[in-house]
Amino acid sequence: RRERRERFVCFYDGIKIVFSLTRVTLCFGQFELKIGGSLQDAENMELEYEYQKIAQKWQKIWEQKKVYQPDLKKAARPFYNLMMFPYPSAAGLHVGHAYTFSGADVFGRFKRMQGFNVFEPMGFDAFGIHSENYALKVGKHPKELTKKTILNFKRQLTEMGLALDWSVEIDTTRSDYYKWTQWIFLQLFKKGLAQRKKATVNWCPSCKTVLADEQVINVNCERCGSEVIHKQMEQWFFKITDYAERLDKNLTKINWSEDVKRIQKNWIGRSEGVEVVFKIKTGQKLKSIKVFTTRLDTIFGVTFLALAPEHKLAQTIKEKRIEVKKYIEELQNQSELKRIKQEKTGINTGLKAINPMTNKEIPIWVTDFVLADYGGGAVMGVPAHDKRDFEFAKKFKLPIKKVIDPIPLQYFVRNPRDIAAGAPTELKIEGDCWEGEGVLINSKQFDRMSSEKAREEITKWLAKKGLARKTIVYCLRDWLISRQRYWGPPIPIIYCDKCGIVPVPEKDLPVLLPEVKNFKPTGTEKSPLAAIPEFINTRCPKCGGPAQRESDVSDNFLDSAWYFLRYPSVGFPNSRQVPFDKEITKKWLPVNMYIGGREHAVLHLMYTRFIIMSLYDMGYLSFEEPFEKFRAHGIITKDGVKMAKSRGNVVNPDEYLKKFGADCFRIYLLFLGPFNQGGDFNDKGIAGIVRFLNRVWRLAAKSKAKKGVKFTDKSLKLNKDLEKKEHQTIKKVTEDIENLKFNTAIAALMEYINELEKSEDCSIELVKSLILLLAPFAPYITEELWQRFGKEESIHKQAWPKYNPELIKQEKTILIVQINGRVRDKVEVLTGISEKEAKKVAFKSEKIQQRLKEKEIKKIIFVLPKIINIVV
Ligand code: ANZ
Ligand code: ZN
Repeated sequence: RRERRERFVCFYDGIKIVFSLTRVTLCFGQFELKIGGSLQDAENMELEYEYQKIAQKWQKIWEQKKVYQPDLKKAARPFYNLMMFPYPSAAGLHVGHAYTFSGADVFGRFKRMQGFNVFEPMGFDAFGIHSENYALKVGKHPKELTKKTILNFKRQLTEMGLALDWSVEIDTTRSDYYKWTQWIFLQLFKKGLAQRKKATVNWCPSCKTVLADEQVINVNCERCGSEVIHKQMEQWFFKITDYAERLDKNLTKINWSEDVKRIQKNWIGRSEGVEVVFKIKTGQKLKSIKVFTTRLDTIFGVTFLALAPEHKLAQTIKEKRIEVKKYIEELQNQSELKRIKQEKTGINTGLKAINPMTNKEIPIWVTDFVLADYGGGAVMGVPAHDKRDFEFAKKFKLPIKKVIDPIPLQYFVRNPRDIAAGAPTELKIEGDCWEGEGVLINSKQFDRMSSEKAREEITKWLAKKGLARKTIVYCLRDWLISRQRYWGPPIPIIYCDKCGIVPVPEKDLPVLLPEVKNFKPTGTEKSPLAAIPEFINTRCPKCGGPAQRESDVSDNFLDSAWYFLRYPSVGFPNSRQVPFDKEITKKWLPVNMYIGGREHAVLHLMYTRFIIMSLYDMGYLSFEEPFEKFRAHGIITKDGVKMAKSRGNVVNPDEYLKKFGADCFRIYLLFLGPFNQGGDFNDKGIAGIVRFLNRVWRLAAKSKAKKGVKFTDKSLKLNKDLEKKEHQTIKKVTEDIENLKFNTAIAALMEYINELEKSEDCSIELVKSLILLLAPFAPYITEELWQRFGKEESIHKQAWPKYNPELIKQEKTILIVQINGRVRDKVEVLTGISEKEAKKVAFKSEKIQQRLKEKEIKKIIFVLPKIINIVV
């Protein structure tokens, strides 16, 4: 039974059930149980104008008039405003999307009003495990699902009032797009940057595919959360490590969120050290081992060498010694978590190496604490000065030899600047292991040298004998690109018995993904494509003989590593012949502003930099960094916790769009907190935004009605004061939007309307400024009001208001400085002075300084802007 608008009631087993838009209430007797979000405050709040009608009206007009479609060829001031395109999940737009897109859109609209030709495109990252896993779950084909979900997403994005240019659109699953994803694979292959090699790889037992390092979060699959295990497999890799140095170095050149740069820097993990050669004693084919160390000064303290199980020498010994073989095989297929959690393990190979400094013999061990892909996979063990080695030596009763004497405390860091920078002020000696710097002991001619100097000197000494050289190593590993899945672009490679690995000729692209019923991952280390003979069997492009296609598809992150190159070129006639048009690319790229999640710091954002750099090196692009500016946004939580389906606290934007409209929803989201930090979605605040928009509507109506009315002297004077506020607001909102501080910009607009409402008849010009400044946030209501003010052209194409610096010059006032309540000095200051500034000014005064000499300050009392009282 329909009871009220948007409220239904039914009875079940004596329980009254009330369904409202956002929650269900169960009533038994006098008790009520509320389920779902509550809109308590907002429930009875309603917008006083027909926001839905207005929104629909303008959606149509904007599309007809192509308000958001820049002339890509002729644009005089191009500004590429990019947001991360979504995976079109079946659940539709997530609040997280709504949040970041709103923020990015406010920025784009602001830039447009500043006179730029803003290009704001959108697309769908529709290939990949994410979409495929969902398709498997609901038993539908991903192709069919993708079509549907994209339509739903487009509807939602349009309702959100985003200034998107829908004349271009990307769907990564269309063959006219993934043809070029395959083309990029071929270019990398030609340059030797795509390589097939055997390695220990991450395997997700649930997704039944390998994963790149970046897609293993802690020890779990990025897509499904399952614990990842290790496997030895031959796979396709992109040699991103060839670019480690540039990826690291360029970070200083790009204007990106600092935290994202830091995450990338750590992930790349540049480390300067020395490669030292240790000779092997007994008759091995391999005569010596190279180890990487950052602490060559500790070389006299080496008591063992440790090898990763994958190290060449470990692999050869394996064949001779059964215990070693058993140990190494046990480690294989072990889960990452187990490897991290358990105590260090190892086995003595029985081989000996010679320490080049002491000529003494040391044992060679194989252990799981040495990583295969870092610094050559071999370590010189110095238990006295490295905790990992220390633990290992203790467990296996290996000798511990001290060679560094910690510097006594009085010589240690005492410089306050160093302390501020986080340097320790106290020595921490844990057990018998000292990892810090110090003075050398037990090190022959190097005794009493500082460890820093000894590193240099020992390097020189060994280098002369050809036994050491300075080197730089990186933690970054090659990008594992193949996936044993169905829903992706097939890797364009053919295997021929005669010719080996042969790339598909470019003219034969795309290699179409066959449409099959059974796309389930097999778990056999082969993709489902391997079971389709019509797909697999082909002819070798070189010799024409029978050959087989690669059956793996490429990683979803390759699709998204170049999509922004394609957008501006999509609509051009040659888009069938080239992935991106040269001229257009030059005009629009690199991207001017990119806004997205920091969870992509070492995924999408790193891969993209690599792909663009390599295309630059091949001469396809004239820039090597894709995004001039990148800003990471925060996360929206619900009642303090992360939104998740499993928690049942996922907010559906559709409900809010329906009840409050896009203007209100956008402002509400952006008002939750600083954009780079996100905020908590709790329903309460939305009433405030409804009220705010109602006031804007009423004020505009009122001032329009008063058009032409003569102002009284009183209101003229008031308007003059308001003008000052107007210009202060313009300044504040302009600067805040530029810095993505949307919440404070909105607050300034609220403050401004408070002032405007005070005046009986406030001038229409003042209201116009309000509408203009509000336009990027609330595109619908502002457009409607603009039209009602009699304007022909869209408000979104108007010039952004400018402020007059003369008008907002701050006034000065006299600050009285007291000591114990007595006036001791007077200083001229700005009226808006803060406590911190007032304190600074007061302590700068000579008169005050003299009186305060050697007195202890107990308290400072502020009565700003007039008085500061120092109590001593
Ligand atoms: C001897 C030594 C003595 C070390 C000492 C440290 C302290 P970062 O700074 O991360 O580059 N190492 C080298 N290769 C390794 C591998 N494949 N797996 C695990 N550990 C490895 O660390 C470099 C240090 O990590 C190197 O310096 C090496 O141990 C270890 F008192 O060599 B050191
Ligand atoms: Zn998985």
